[in-house]
Amino acid sequence: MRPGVETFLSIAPEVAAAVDGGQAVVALESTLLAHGLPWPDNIEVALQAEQAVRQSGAVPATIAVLAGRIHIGLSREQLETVAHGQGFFKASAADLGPLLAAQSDGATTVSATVVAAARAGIFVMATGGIGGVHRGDSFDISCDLTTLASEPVAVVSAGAKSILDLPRTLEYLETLGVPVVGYGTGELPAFYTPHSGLGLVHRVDGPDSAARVLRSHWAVHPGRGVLLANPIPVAEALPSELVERAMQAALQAAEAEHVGGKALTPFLLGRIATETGLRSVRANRALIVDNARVAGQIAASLTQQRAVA
Ligand code: PSU
Ligand code: MN
Repeated sequence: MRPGVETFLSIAPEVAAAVDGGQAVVALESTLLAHGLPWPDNIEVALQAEQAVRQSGAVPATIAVLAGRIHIGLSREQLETVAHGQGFFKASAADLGPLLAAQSDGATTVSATVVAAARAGIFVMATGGIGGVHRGDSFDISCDLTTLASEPVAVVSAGAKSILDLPRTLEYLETLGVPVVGYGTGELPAFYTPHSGLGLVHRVDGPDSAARVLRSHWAVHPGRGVLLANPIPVAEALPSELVERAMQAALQAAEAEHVGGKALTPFLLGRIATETGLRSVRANRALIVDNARVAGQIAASLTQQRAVA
């Protein structure tokens, strides 16, 4: 017989108690800590995101693979280990089995975090921006998209980075049957800026209406996720000309240096940070914390709605 997933899960006591007691819990990913942001911004944002979830009335559960176990809810020390974990494997959903067998460490991307969260009974997560369809003809499509179609987790994201091909990313989500719901917006946010020019069909305003959409969605699609697109707070948004310029420079550098695969997104984020004089890091931090706050409110609202019906 194959082992059950419990064999590989280490759930922090506070998180386990919250899940068992039907309280609100929000999963947070760890790739953005190990590979997306420099030290000490990464540890600071990890703590701020957890704090934001708590202030919204939910329990935070940052997820990472440590020595061959999937940890759901990290201690301060473990968060620091991950934030120093540039050598950590960048784990997508496909990598979990091999990493666990090898008793390795791994930072979890959105896809791996979604899978781990679902196995632990957590159905709301926050990230910065999900992966998507990359620009050009590389056929590089993030497994974040297909995982959203196959696990019942709501992901709060500032849309997707415009280093991606955003129209194709939306088309692909449509093919997969994953609803993309604007949170206080009728437009797909483009990570560092609230605007992509791409309209969204569905919109909610506030956590209660978001939670109602999740409940009806899961009634008809019990195994499928939802992408909630929460724009970066206006005061923290970067001018789109600056983003576009930095992005073009980063994309050209990636091509010149033949960077691809898992290394591409961290490379582009690093280049954009240099190109913007670290303004992108500040914006990235702000949107992660805001997504954590919103995810906490939605999780809390879900719990309340479940209690009455
Ligand atoms: N959001 C951020 N920074 C990041 C990421 C998201 O603000 O670094 C990560 C997420 O973990 C996402 C991953 O799943 O980038 C996508 O990587 P790829 O394009 O290789 O699928
Ligand atoms: Mn990829």
